[in-house]
Amino acid sequence: MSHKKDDMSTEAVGLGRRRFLNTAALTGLTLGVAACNDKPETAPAASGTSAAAPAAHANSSTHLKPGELDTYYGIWSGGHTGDMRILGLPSGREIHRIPCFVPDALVGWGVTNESKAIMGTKPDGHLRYTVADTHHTHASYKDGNYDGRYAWINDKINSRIARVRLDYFVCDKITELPNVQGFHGIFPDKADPVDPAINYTTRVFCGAEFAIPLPNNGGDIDKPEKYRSMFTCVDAESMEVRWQVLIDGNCDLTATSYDGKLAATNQYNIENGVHYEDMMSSERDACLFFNIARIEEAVKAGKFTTVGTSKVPVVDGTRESNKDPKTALTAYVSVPKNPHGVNASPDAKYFICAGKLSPTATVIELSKVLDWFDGKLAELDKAIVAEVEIGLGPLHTAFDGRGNAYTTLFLDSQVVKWNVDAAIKFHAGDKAAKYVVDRLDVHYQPGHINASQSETRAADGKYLAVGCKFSKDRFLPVGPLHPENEQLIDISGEKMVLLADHPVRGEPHDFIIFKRDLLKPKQVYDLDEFPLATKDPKESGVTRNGKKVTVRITSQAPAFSLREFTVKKGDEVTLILTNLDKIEDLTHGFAIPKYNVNFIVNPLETKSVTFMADQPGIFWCYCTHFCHALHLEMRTRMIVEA
Ligand code: CUK
Ligand code: CUA
Ligand code: CA
Repeated sequence: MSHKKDDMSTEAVGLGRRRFLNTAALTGLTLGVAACNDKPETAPAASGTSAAAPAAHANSSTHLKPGELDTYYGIWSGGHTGDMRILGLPSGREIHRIPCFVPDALVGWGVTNESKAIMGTKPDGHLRYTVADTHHTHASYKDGNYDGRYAWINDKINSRIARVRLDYFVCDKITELPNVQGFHGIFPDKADPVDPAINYTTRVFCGAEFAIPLPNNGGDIDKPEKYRSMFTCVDAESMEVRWQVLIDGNCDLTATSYDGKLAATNQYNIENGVHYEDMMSSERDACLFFNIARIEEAVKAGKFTTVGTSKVPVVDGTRESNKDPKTALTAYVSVPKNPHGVNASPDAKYFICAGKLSPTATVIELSKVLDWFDGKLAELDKAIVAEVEIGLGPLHTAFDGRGNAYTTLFLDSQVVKWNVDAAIKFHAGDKAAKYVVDRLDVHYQPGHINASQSETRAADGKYLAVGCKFSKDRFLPVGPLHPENEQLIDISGEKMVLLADHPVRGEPHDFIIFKRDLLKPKQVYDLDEFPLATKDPKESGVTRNGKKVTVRITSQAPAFSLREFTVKKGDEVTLILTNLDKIEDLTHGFAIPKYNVNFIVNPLETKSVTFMADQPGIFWCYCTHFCHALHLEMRTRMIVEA
């Protein structure tokens, strides 16, 4: 089909129901409000789709008997709670939350000195930020599959990237990206573009959404034509920012090739518009490719600038400056229209962009993009090997490893399963090639989608999870705020089978699902990881240095090593607690009433807190985690002398 015809025309889609929805969608968009509110009644009744009711065998596959373990880990973004959630699949049970960007009272995230150092503080010692909006999470790779080292998650509000160690399931570093706003898509690389021995993640790419004046310090406010966004490379180990690329457009998702040579981001605002009608004024935007090796050569050769007070090298990746393939750092492949999502197929051949405002998916062949950079492909648009209609409001795509893609259709409230090779044949002129394999109604308005092992070479085509933005009538009503609905789908057969609904607090956005044997978490810490550890209870006690007081305590069920400790009003107290219990699942807590202190220590873990002893009196510091029959008796007395 021609590239010009793929707008939201009603002829573009066949089903009557979808023609009806299409009109509603257009109306909604024009008015700038969500179209989705009008439509749920029609969704379950649609014909020609897979049955929405669970199949007979379905229940047994998600219901685990008591004591049975899940076979897959799911790593879910926590949305506004600023954490990372660990689920077991197929049961959908939430097993753990890892606080990253927002304080958490259970573990004392944002309370302990160690977590505050990771989160970042203002000169007065208070946290710099206490809100977040996480969208995307991805894990480190080796040989094209997850290697269980790290996962990363973004905070869109404050442009922060957090790293989670997957041995202990804790956040260990947070980096705030300079020169950007609305950091959104995130993806680790899978190999080095130059050194084949590095077949694992060493970079994490971060796409930023909003264009801002550079530097954003009060200048150029009235010159939106000068606003620009950036694409950022963060070092996977040090978490320092390596380089940035100045770009046109606003980034949504990020994807990386398996050979490490290319990264890409879908650009929905290639118009560089400030208002939404400007942002959707053009029929096509771009999937923007980055030639990683060339960018790093340019940085090495000193061909970069810096912005404001930031020292990060910035290379020029704007469209105007990168027209010559011989020297281009970037390639803007034209795709329709305000594209959403870019996803790498597990056969390593293609990136797929969903059209969002166009009912199409665009398949871009990576070898052809590389050919363009090498001067072997005259027209960059020829890297597009398919652009096919799949339904209304296509957003994100997952894969089953058998050549099929699964794309969410936000406006249609469906998942469409389509065959990539057949789509390529159809696009090449074989109009008999049937690329749509199946459609399944989901509930409702799905955004993210991911399949087990989807974005790895080991895509196994078992389970598909869909993040539905609206749940409407699927759960017991709880007032105006509805949960979202994460639906689990069996994709092992030709037809998709809906297995389960799970309510989630808004708004997780993205997630990954992988086999449980890829992770080998440790369940007990190693005291050597903690420089402040008190290894012997006999080292417990109070030491004073002027007004600075250090209190060392250890915990061993059912007692703290100090029965009481005394400080003076006006002291700055640093309390260091080491849990000397070394058996699995023996966690203690430490709460100080009226001092806003609450945290836990896991087996062989050390944490510290610092506070001003500003209220005289007796304060019962108690264990908050039920650890022993004498848990309630597990206390120490803080005496603050007037
Ligand atoms: S964006 Cu949320 S549905 Cu942040 Cu990945 Cu598409
Ligand atoms: Cu220690 Cu409860
Ligand atoms: Ca646009």
